[in-house]
Amino acid sequence: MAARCLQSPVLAGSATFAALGALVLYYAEPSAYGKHTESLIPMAISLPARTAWFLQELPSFAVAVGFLALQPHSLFAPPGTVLLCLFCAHYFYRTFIYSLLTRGRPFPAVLLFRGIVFCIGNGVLQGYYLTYCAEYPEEWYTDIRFSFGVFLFILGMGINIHSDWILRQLRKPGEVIYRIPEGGLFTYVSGANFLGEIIEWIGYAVASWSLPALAFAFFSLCFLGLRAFHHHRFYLKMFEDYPKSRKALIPFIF
Ligand code: NDX
Repeated sequence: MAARCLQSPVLAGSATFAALGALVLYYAEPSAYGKHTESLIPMAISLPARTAWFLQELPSFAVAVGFLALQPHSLFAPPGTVLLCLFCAHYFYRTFIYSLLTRGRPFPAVLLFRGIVFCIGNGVLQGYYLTYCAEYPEEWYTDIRFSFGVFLFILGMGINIHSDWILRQLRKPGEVIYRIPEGGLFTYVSGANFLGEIIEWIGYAVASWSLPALAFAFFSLCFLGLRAFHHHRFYLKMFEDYPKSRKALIPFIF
């Protein structure tokens, strides 16, 4: 497998995701969907949230499943295959469960297009690396990096799914108003769903010990960390009774 690995596209892809993360921090503008739509792109052409999230996330899932089909078929799956299954599990949730249940407001078409490109790129990068480039020693399954990373991934995914659920319960179907989220990690931070997702991708990066996974974890940290900060600022402005002890992303700290 490793003989077919082309290092330059992997390096270029990883560098692109890392650079996008840095760009997000450099501009520090809110991404103009959800709470931050109207202030930034009024009158934008948009699609229903369910359709938009489904179309946007599907490529990551489909591309990763395509690479999974290229993995060696043996009784004991190599670590690369298991890691790709974790990636597929996340995008199965995001594409077929989150997207179809969301009660979010319409999503701007121009950002949807960028989101699709992003998700294709990330699916190809992670899938290609794990299929053709990754070489794990036999004892990788007992390596602390693998076990701790998978633990973080599952913990983060649990926090993310639970927090997504809390946000969904804040609205009745058809409503588009905002309420103060309560419960779970929202007790401590405004961006509990983002904190879960960041922990998840850091866990994935530790478990796969690879540049592409590190680059995606870095992007997620920059993009979702900043989004948590913008959400926190939005809540403080909108709700006079917003809990004073609640932080943006990291409990008790930030
Ligand atoms: N999709 C990842 N940038 C993004 C789409 C947009 O999966 O060009 C990154 C992803 C893309 C972005 C993606 C990449 C960067 C792009 C950007 C568009 C522009 C940007 C391409 C691909 C770009 C440069 C120029 C730098 C290159 O009405 P509503 O929608 O607000 O309702 C919300 C509701 N809600 C509430 N309801 C009632 N009361 C309240 N107080 C509420 N607060 C929220 O909950 C939603 O229905 C729902 C969740 O909203 P929100 O805003 O908390 O989360 P959201 O940002 O929508 O993310 C949803 C989930 C979440 O679990 C998050 O962790 C995950 O998706 N996610 C999201 C974005 C990226 C990502 C994960 C990742 O990088 N890993």
